[in-house]
Amino acid sequence: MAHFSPGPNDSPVTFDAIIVGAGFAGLYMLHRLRGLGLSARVIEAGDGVGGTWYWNRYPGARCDIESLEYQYGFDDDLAREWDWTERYATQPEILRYANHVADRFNLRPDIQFETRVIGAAFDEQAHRWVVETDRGDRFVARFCIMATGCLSVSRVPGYAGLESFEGDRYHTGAWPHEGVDFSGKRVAVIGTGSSAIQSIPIIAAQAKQLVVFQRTPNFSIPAMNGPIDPELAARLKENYTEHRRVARTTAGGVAGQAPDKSALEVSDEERRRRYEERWQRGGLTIGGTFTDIAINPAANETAAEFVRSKIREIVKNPETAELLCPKGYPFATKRLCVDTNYFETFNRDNVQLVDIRDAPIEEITPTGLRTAKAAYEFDVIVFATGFDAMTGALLKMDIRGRNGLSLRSKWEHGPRTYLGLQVAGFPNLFTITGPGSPSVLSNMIVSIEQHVDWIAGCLEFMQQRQMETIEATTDAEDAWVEHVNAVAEHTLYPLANSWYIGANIPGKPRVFMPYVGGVGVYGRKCEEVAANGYEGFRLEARVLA
Ligand code: N01
Repeated sequence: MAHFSPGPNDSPVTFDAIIVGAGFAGLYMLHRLRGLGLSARVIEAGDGVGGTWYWNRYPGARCDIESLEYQYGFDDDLAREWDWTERYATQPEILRYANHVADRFNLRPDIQFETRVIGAAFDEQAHRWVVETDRGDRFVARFCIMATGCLSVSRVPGYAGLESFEGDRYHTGAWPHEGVDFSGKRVAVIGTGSSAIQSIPIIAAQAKQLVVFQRTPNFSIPAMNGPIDPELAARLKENYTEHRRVARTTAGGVAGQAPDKSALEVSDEERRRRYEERWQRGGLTIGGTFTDIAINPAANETAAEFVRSKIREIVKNPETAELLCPKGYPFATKRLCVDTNYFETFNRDNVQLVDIRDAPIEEITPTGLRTAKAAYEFDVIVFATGFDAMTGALLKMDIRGRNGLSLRSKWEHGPRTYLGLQVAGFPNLFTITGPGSPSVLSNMIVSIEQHVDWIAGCLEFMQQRQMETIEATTDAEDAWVEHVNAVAEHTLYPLANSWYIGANIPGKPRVFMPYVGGVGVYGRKCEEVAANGYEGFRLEARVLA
């Protein structure tokens, strides 16, 4: 392993690889590179590991994938020694797990915290990436691996008067480490996505008054959270790597029974029974009750109407219930939410729902906010307004490939990648769970591991054959982008104004970013590409001096 010291800012420090981000992707990537005998440094903006679980500390933050599925699968001992307490782990528990992994594999010595990468440029003569940080460091590395996450750039809409607000304001994705006490406060939550839906019940229980500003109602399914089933946990611990291998062959990266029937080929009673069974089980699996929910509008509508009927049952005020019922876009084409007592919270006397679709927020005022219809006064405003998803973190940095080509200009009309792993014109640069891969449509940790394993396999191949650079060809990239679009068009996903398609960011190109083909299909394609000598990539041999 190369030894490094911080060094004076003007003398670059050299590594085999720079990894950007110390979330689950960056941690595992570092572990794998060490295994190959490569030197690497991870650059991390936060002062700790965990990525999304480091930043998103809002009340009620939990994983909406079950804990036993949302953990690393690469090491049976790691799986055996870690015990989850709840079916859906809380943010603090997942952060403890990330810290445990960092300690167990002694990863911290190779992570530089509180440092943000601001740019990376490919030096074509030297075949090296020059990576710059906000602390003035310059690193030189053969490989640059972006483990920057899909939902890491939080976004507050550019409301007029934002800075004038005299109370406290927070974004769910950049929550204060010391927490926020809402007791006795008048609180606004803007947004009704997953983060809002998880935090609203907790904030409502504390606050004097809570007003929720909703632009688009969301489909949300109860988590039915509870303690971990000890028998299931023990069974999985016997051979977790095998469990993960199976998960990797599924569509969503979670082992389970695949649907076998269309929603339209069963009786109304049978359909309702099947939805009810999944509703009572809780969580995201309701989306997989039938084979055609994601592709057939009529089948989809049966699921949508089932959830609406539940909302109408739960919410006592019929007007509020109707406002909370998602309409105008197909079920599960915006990310499904998983909640604990979300709809029930609107039965509380101290909670009010305000529809801002027809009467948008016009400005934030020193004492609250004003919509097109009314003015409100608050002590605290919580922005649960989401992220510049999938491309935000990559485009925030100034990344330059061959001929000084910037990623920002290359992606002016939307992201273009080969397999979500590489971009033509940017040799030796990898993106973990990049656009064009299943990423956010799957169990993220499964997709992260699959990408890290693929990249590690690729670097090993290059090591063995003394290869200097690997770069996606433009032809392969074009064909993959076309395929990603064609598969998305075959589904109902593009019909929703979701962050999958960049609709939440004014001016962002409207391109469906994740790959809908499923983890199993995608994984096989990646394996085939590797088995065929990295088909679609150009590999160049090392020139010996
Ligand atoms: O963000 P979102 P999030 N004016 O983009 C509204 C993951 N996650 O942080 O739908 C008014 O979903 C916006 O309205 P609309 C998960 O993948 C996972 O909640 O654009 N409203 C929406 O209601 C999730 O999907 C967990 O009309 C505005 C909300 O703000 C992703 O992160 C937990 C607005 C944003 O919702 C993002 O979730 C939490 C404006 N100008 C999150 N701009 C797990 O459990 C935005 N909104 C693992």
